[in-house]
Amino acid sequence: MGLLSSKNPKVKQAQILLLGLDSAGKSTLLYKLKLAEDITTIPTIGFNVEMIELERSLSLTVWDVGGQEKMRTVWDNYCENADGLVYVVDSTDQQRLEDSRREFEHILKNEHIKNVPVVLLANKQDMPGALTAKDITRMLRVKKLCSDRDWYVQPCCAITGDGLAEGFRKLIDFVKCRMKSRGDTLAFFKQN
Ligand SMILES: Nc1nc2c(ncn2[C@@H]2O[C@H](COP(=O)(O)OP(=O)(O)O)[C@@H](O)[C@H]2O)c(=O)[nH]1
Ligand SMILES: [Mg+2]
Repeated sequence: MGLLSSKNPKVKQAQILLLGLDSAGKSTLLYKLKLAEDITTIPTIGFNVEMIELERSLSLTVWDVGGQEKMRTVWDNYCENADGLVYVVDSTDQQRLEDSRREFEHILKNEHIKNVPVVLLANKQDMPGALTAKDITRMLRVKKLCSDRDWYVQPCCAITGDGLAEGFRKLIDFVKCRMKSRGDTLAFFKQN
């Protein structure tokens, strides 16, 4: 990680993992978010990476690691430096919701992202029959799986962009809070 860096050294960097099954809407939402800004795109075979500055003090480097079956084993490798996780669910794909839940559970078990805050995006809310954020929270057992960290479930539509900024703002709040508390802990150990 760390391919991109902000021009302003005062801007803090956060590494964000963007995960979810294939076709959940990860690339669409990343593209939608970046339309508002001038961001470099580095598409490669395995992943996309985008730098997003929704606010001045914290710049997000978002890693969109492919969700295809063969890529899922690679997810673990991206966890090492992650400050936050955005997990995208296709709210209309009830058939694969259990698959998605299983992958979500698996990724949360990764040692490197222990306590890393999570924003779950209940995407495709524009579609008839889409499960609500409340349904997704219950069906993915988010309360239980995320009991050791900050979490939030945001309904959204990656095509119109509705809900995306809210979801990412929430994540930024969580990430800042975690960075601050870790900084405080470090300062405490330095002093004592
Ligand atoms: N109706 C609707 N379609 C969406 C939405 N987000 C993504 N899609 C569609 O879902 C398909 C998969 O999206 P993509 O971003 O490639 O998914 P990825 O595999 O997670 O990167 C594409 O055809 C998108 O146009 C959404 O919010 N609403
Ligand atoms: Mg994609």
